[in-house]
Amino acid sequence: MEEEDLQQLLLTLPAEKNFEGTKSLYLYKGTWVPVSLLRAVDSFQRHFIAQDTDIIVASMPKSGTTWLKALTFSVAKRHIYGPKESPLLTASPHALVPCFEVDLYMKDPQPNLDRAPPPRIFSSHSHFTNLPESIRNSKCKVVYICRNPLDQVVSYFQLVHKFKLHGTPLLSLDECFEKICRGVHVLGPFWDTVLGYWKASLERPDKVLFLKYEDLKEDIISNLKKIAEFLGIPFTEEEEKEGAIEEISRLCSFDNLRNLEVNKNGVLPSGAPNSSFFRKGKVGDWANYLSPSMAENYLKIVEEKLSGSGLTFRTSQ
Ligand code: PAP
Repeated sequence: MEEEDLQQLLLTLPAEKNFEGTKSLYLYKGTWVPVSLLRAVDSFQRHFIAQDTDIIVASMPKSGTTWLKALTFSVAKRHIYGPKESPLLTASPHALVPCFEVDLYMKDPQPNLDRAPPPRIFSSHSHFTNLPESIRNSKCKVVYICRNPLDQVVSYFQLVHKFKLHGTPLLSLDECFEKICRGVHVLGPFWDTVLGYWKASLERPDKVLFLKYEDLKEDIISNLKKIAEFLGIPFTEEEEKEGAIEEISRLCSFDNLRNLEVNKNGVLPSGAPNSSFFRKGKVGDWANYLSPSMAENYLKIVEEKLSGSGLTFRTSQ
């Protein structure tokens, strides 16, 4: 999309302030997209051609993407790299599993992705219905992770505060909440993205695996088995006996990844410090920031939006 076309498009889209207080969120195809990503989102949707062997890690930001990237990479590439020689020891999960919108199509509207050896593993923050047709219609696999809406929003709010630009007038938590309750936040509405993947996972369980951050926290071993089976590469009895699943869970654990040199001091090409993807890694941390009435109001709205779907969230450990 040329700059002129982008400016024309922006004139036609509803716009709102983001948490940073700048008017830069645009409602594009049912998703609140930051203006900085709009062109990349459009190019990705138009041009990406999936291969049947591709694996797509999908999520809303701050829902456990980093963790799921590390887990998926480790499971899918375990026949190439053992845990002791894993590229995760020296590279961020985000460098190994690049994001379509933030990394690949931001730099180039038609990046050459053919050189990567199969299975290619990418990530996306797009809603299911906005994924390119070739992802939805090919045999490639989509692994989705969601997180309870309270921890998701607090994680995002904390990130914005930690990395605020000098002099930017950030919105207050109350102001952010007024927006969130209307579904206005980066790549929201929350309920639309989770419901899209939830329904797809029910209709096509061989295509979309729906995971919850809280479940991974509770039982990482059975979720690793689930991921491996879904990808068509279940752990063998021998692997289980040798402790391969436990090794991957240890390698990808919050404490292990966070303490690696690369994740303490490295920086991604996008400029994001690798350390910004590791904060507390807990279920229920929202209670340290949100008042009970704020949490109750937002949960009530989310529950209404999800009613009848069978999808529920655990908000405490
Ligand atoms: P992204 O959308 O920017 O990629 P994402 O990885 O989805 O971020 O979410 C970051 C959250 O996952 C952080 O949560 P917190 O703010 O509540 O602490 C981060 O700490 C948490 N996280 C990152 N890696 C792991 C991990 N290996 N295990 C558990 N939680 C993790």
